Amino acid sequence: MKFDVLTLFPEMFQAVKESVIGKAIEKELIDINLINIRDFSKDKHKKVDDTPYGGGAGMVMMPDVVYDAYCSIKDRENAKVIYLSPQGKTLNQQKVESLSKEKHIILLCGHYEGIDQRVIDEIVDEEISIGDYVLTGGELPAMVLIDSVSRYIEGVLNESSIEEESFSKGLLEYPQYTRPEEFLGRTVPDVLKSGHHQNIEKWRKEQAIKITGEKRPDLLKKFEDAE
Ligand code: 4GX
Repeated sequence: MKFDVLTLFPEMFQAVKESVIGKAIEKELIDINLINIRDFSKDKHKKVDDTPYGGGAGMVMMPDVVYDAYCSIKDRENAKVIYLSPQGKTLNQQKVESLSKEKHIILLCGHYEGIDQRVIDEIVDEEISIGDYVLTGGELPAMVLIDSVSRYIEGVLNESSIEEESFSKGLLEYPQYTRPEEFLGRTVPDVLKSGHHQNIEKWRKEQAIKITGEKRPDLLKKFEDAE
């Protein structure tokens, strides 16, 4: 899976190159190519934004600079172009899974008051939001999308972890324990030390349902309606 990222702050993406996603890049399971939009400014001061027509506060990213940055991406004809914005549909696990089937995704990160609408209309296939709150730019949302989608690429995680994940079945996770057997006077549930796999599985499912009911009754309702 190839991600091209159009951004004014390519350095921010060093964060995703750590840890699990970093390993996946080393294994060539995913490729993240960063394009600095500022490199396509025609201005001697490397200007990328201008004041909004009609007046108002803030600045708007110029369409020609963003378009030239986009046009520098090779094989862009077959890629899905996503604009991260609070105006998009909110990302969820179902959307994450469907995006993982794409071969090539181009992520457009906006700053200031956003990007001139004409270049959005020209190149963007889909607008996605990561939630109803306002950030300073689209970089963190782009990283959230890369991280969540990459987990579904074969070889990024060990096979069973995605399958076993309660969330893919629509429930929250059951609680986990590791050594020591006693911690600050708190013990590990006996069933987990019993070695009885059927009982353990049954306990975990009961816990997942109980916790989902307590913390996210909306999710439990969906789960019950599906069963
Ligand atoms: N989920 N932001 C985009 C620029 C902007 C301003 C106005 C459109 C209209 C966000 C989010 C998010 C901040 C990224 C504003 N774009 N993106 N940016 N929440 O808050 O995706």
